[in-house]
Amino acid sequence: MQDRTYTADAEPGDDVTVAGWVHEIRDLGGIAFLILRDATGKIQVKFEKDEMDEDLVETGLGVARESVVKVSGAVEEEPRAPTGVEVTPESLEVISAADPELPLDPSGKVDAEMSTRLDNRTLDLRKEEVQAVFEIRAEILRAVREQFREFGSTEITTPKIVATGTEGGTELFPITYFGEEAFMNQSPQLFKQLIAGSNVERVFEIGPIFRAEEHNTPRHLNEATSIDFEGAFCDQNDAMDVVEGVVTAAYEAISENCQDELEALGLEEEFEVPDEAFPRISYEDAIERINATGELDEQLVWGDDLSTAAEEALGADVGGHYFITDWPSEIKPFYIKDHDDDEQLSTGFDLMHPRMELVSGGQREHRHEKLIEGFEQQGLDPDQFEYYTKMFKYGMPPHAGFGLGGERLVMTILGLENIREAVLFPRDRQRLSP
Ligand code: ATP
Ligand code: AMO
Repeated sequence: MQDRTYTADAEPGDDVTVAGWVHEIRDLGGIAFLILRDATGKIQVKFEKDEMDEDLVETGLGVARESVVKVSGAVEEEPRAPTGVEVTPESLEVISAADPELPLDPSGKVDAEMSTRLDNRTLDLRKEEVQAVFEIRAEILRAVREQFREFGSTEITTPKIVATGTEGGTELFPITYFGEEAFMNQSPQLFKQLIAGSNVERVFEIGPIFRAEEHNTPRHLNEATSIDFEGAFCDQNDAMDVVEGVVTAAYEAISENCQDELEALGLEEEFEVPDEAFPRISYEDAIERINATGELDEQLVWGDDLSTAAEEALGADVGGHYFITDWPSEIKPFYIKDHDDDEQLSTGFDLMHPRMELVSGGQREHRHEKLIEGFEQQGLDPDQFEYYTKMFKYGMPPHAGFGLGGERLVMTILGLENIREAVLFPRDRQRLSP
């Protein structure tokens, strides 16, 4: 449709053809209006019943909401129109008539349950505030990519059908691969390390991860987008600098390029770019601070993992993003390196938003012998991982990296209640289609 004008570009004095969805029809008697909506906005189409062709009026006002129509006519200034201009139609064509019974009201006047919204995502995305979330998500990913490039890293894609898990055996989705047992990947962890150990040195990947999480929570998906980084000759502090860089870049890009979307979400006043370095709090200090809040029924002791309640207590106490560093080695995976002077203490870190964990990362164990020991300590068979471990015998530099949850990033930036609002077609315990 080369002759089509977007509603936002229709200027008084133009003769245009606009095409889009019927947002609303308002019939005031002698005069009636059809509000036409497209990706750029809305425009009023005016019907003066006594002065216009009868068929045109009948077709225009008889069409059901959400039908797709094409309207040609002159654009005039009209202060009473929602956008200050209106089109007087010379012709109107119904391109695709909608069923008058809609499963969901895209005008948003009637609230819909999350499951109804997800079952009818096409209609749901016609709402300005829903579309705004996905415009912002796209901008976040663009900004993150650009920031990784500025950090000198190369974008990679790694296999999603894999032979072994990395993040604990219980959360794997098994599949059959030509008669052999295989899995959907939980994380690009081992692959990104294998590439950081080549001359490529710094890599990033934005791709799907699959986890057979049993729990049904507002912040877990069974298919999520992981934003991963791995850098040779980096330690955990360098990796935290990169985390801070990409997260801040995402906020800055939204502030610069997404004012309309923030407005659609009612966030234009409260949206703030973090303007200070994220504090780095050791695990030991974190449990002390959590205990001091008095929010938990039982005091935490060294070695405990942090429960959701513990994370929330510390989040409220800190009030912004923060890192938890120097976790006990025992609760971090085999690939995380311990401190050289204390084997109980790992270089693993998490980035926390006051609402939830956003990132896990750390320096990696790059010494072949120690890596094999780590597998054995976690009850894993190093032979199964030989494709990975053998590369540590041929010159593996020290390296570090992290994984950042893409949907959790979108969710925390925009204050969304449910992670399913940050993904078009979420996969969870109940949902395999659409
Ligand atoms: P992990 O698998 O280590 O928990 P994660 O990225 O899933 O990593 P979070 O989802 O932030 O981390 O979980 C933080 C803590 O909350 C963990 O101890 C986790 O077991 C716990 N948790 C997750 N879901 C629930 C739930 N539905 N009820 C109670 N605790 C939960
Ligand atoms: P981890 O398992 O902590 O670390 O995952 C990294 C980040 O990914 C996000 N995430 C999820 N988001 C939604 N639904 C899920 N089910 C889900 N699982 C994880 C979280 C989490 O912080 N290999 C390491 C990373 C590394 O060390 O580089 C890893 O996967 O935001």
